[in-house]
Amino acid sequence: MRSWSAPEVPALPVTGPEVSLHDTATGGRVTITPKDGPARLYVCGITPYDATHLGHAATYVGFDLLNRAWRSAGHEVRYVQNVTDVDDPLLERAAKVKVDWVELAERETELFRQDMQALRVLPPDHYAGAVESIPLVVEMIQALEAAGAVYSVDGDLYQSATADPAFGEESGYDRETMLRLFGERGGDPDRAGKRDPLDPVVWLAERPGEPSWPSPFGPGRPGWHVECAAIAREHLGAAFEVQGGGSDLVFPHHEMCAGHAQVVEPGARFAQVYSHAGMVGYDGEKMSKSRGNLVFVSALRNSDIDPMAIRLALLRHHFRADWEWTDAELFDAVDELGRWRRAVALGAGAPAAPVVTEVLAALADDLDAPRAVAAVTAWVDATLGTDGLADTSDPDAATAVLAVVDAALGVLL
Ligand code: 5CA
Ligand code: ZN
Repeated sequence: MRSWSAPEVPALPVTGPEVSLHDTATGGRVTITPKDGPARLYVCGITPYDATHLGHAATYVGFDLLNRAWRSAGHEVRYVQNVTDVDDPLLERAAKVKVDWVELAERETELFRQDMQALRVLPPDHYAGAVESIPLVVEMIQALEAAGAVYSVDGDLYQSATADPAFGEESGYDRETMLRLFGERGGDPDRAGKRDPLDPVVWLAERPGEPSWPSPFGPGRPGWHVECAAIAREHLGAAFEVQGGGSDLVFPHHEMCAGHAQVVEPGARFAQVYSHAGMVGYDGEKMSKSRGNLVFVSALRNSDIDPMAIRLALLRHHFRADWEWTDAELFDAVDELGRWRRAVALGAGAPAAPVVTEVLAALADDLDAPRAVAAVTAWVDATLGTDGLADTSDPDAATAVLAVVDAALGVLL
């Protein structure tokens, strides 16, 4: 489906370092050095039944930093994102508010595009909806069948989770934790007839009143995990650099995606690194559509908040940290953005080269945006003379700082 328009990314005079990321699967640090081709990134997209909240925005801005850091390091990037435009929560919400599910998905996806564009998130090269990807899903299920990993429960198709010898390695969770999270996050551990409670559904046979598509397995619709596995495989290949998403996707979603892909392609590790953004909370709980404790990006934009201030507020937290949104965070970011703009408006300023180096180094270091922001703030303090005399010794400072803040942090001053 249609993506959104790309903001300009200014060229920088220096090349950034190679990016290293924390890998959920190993718990260690991995320096990613793509060779002979683009750096490949898959980030799990929205289920479009409600507007983009600040938790979603934090996750997509987080992985936008990776896209930008790779580009700064001289890599071409291939970025893929999905839209889960048919799934239980979308159908349930559409029924509840008495809106056609297609209309609801299209409306919320369009709003998401506008929010991402306003936040200057670089668009994916392939923006793939679940519905338009059904042929890919069917192909993947056939490959899973050919591997002997699929069985039916009353017409619904399941994959044996343990058909992948590496099952469990992505999350590293014990079975008890897996069973609990599977039940909490869309799985059906208690369904009678399953060979293993943890087996994920890959094809749901048609239910009365629900949409369905023809397939060799009868009319139905895709399971959730096989959707991302099939889309990633189509556009990025059997093995790629990074799969990203919020930490609520560590299990079962990313474990099952890896499982599907690794059964189809034995021996290949689906993603080299599994990277997970922290959960943003509000009013003491994880911000979530089902809890309803949401702050929408579009609502802030409609109340004339500069999207760059929203972006800066998000960047002041490490993407992997869990944190709590407060209005004060936003007002602080509005003030800080104003100071940054006053400093670059001067033209000359404190020496810019060390700031450029530090911003790129911070982002290459597991996307440490707070450290990058601190470097810019220190330059702004020195330039404005917050702590004494203003330093305007570098006549071209503003141009260099504007460029790195735009290219690496995505903030347009
Ligand atoms: N469509 C699936 C992924 S294939 C999905 O999880 N959709 S979602 O709309 O629920 O979430 C979209 C993205 O935002 C996911 O990466 C999810 O992990 C992330 N996310 C959801 N809630 C939060 C939150 N409170 N804080 C940070 N990220 C969040
Ligand atoms: Zn996904």
